[in-house]
Amino acid sequence: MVSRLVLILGDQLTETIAALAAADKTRDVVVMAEVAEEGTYVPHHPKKIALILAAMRKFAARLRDDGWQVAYSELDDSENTQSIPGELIRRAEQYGASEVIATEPGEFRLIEALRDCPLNIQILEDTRFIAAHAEFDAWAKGRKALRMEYFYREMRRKTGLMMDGDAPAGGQWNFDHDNRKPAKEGVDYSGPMQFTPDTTVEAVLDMVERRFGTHFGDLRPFWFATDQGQARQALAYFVREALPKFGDYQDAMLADHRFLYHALVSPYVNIGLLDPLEVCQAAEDAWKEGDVPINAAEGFIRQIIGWREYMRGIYYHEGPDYPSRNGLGHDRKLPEFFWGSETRMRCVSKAVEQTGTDAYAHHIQRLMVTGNFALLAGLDPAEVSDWYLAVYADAFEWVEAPNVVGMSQFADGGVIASKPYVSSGAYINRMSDYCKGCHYKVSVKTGEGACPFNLLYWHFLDRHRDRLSGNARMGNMYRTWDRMDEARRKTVLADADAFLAKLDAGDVV
Ligand code: FAD
Ligand code: DLZ
Ligand code: SF4
Repeated sequence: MVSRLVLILGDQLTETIAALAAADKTRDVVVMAEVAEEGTYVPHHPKKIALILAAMRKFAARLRDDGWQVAYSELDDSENTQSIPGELIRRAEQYGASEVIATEPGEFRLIEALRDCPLNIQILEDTRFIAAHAEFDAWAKGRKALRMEYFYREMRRKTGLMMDGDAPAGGQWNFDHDNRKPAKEGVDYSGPMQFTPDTTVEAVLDMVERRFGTHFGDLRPFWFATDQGQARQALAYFVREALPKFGDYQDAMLADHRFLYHALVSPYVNIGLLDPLEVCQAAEDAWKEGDVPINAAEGFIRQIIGWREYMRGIYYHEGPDYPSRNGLGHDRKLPEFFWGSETRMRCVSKAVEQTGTDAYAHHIQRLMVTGNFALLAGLDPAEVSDWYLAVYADAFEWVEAPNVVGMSQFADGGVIASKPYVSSGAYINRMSDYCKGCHYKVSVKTGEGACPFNLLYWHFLDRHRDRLSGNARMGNMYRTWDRMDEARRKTVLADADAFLAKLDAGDVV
């Protein structure tokens, strides 16, 4: 019998993936390919490339041990065509196969590339998610607004996580009023579990250094988990050591505590090393044992079965034009300081520095520091989105684009967010220790030393008055702006324009 090819991509590294479940070990050939195209269509962070390639090599070894025939292309193989469709065509010729079983890629770009490939490719839905496409579409149908909170309740009911029969455990769906305390000293968690690279990982690190060493970000020290066993150890460590305080400091930012009480499991869940339900189950078990308070367990589970599932639902529901939407017509070029050159804004500088070191920044750094700046300054959302896709180890377009284009840049016309996530420097000052030691003064609103977030905040509201002033949730902000005397408003706008002119000229700001 002629064999079929079974495509496994670098973010599909689990034995339960749909393509493997539909394949026949005795005759089909698994195709896995390290290719330059996937590493360079945006300049991915070297740590992210290393994570994916190391995890791919280890997963291929596991499949072979389990009796699968695996055709694995290493990046340096001389025959490697350096693209996914190219490798499928090459392997099809090699094995005399014309049929391919694939699991739906997490990016429209690659879905299109598979559709255009001159082979008979069957694309199966990715079953690693709680809500299937049809289920999300049915939930979305006929609703005026697609709000996460209601979708989340459906996911709680479906999974039974933290449920008391039909009611939410503790009598509430959401315990966020107990969460989100400002940053304070005395954080007693030293961060996620770290792993010393073994020989497989070291070989990948050397290759990534050679091939992608010019990309933004530090390759070493490399400490990510690269197989399922290590990822499970990292999860257990987080649940024991950090989850109890996860909710309290979820939105806090401290320059010397880059990870606070965050899990750092998103890269592992997104590439298949951890299953989202097993992660939630671990949190629920710890709560049932009395080791974790309800606000922490519920808050954490909500991020995964609520936000993560919802973002994925939106991406496929909205379709291929979603990542390029630009609802506010922003077109400013991404400043060089996003790639590590100097900026005097300490909050931005710290968030970018940490991104370079770890290929990680937590949610509020992404949303209220870099994302907030990009939105206030009117940066082109497509450029912003490409930056996020490149620099974070957990970034794949299905989850990155809704978070960036939708939630952070308000460029999707308000599908995800009911109002833009914008703030002046006051929010950053309340939630972080960044403002101490900054070149700018957060308390200064105009003139010499004024915090750019203070200036740009009003500039943003003013230039989008037509679009946003009718939004009931923005009413207070516009009333405050309108109450300022006219001379002051003019000064704020002139100072903001001067700041933007310096930004455009490439001056250090
Ligand atoms: P924790 O804070 O410990 O949260 C636990 C888990 O919840 C995460 O591991 C993640 O799986 C899930 N989660 C939490 N929030 C979200 C969310 N908004 N969307 C999806 N999952 C969520 N997450 C990605 O996985 N990939 C991305 O490319 C990505 N880009 C983002 C861009 C912006 C502008 C913003 C504001 C958020 C983005 N997020 C993204 C969501 C969130 O920032 C990360 O999931 C989180 O920081 C991962 O770190 P953690 O594992 O320590 O998360
Ligand atoms: C991100 C990435 C990188 C850097 N390299 C590879 C690779 O060499 N081979 C591969 O199969 N997948 C890689 N990936 C992940 C893909 O880009 C990812 O599957 C798509 O973007 C869809 O989510
Ligand atoms: Fe950021 Fe303004 Fe604070 Fe400086 S003063 S760290 S620019 S918020």
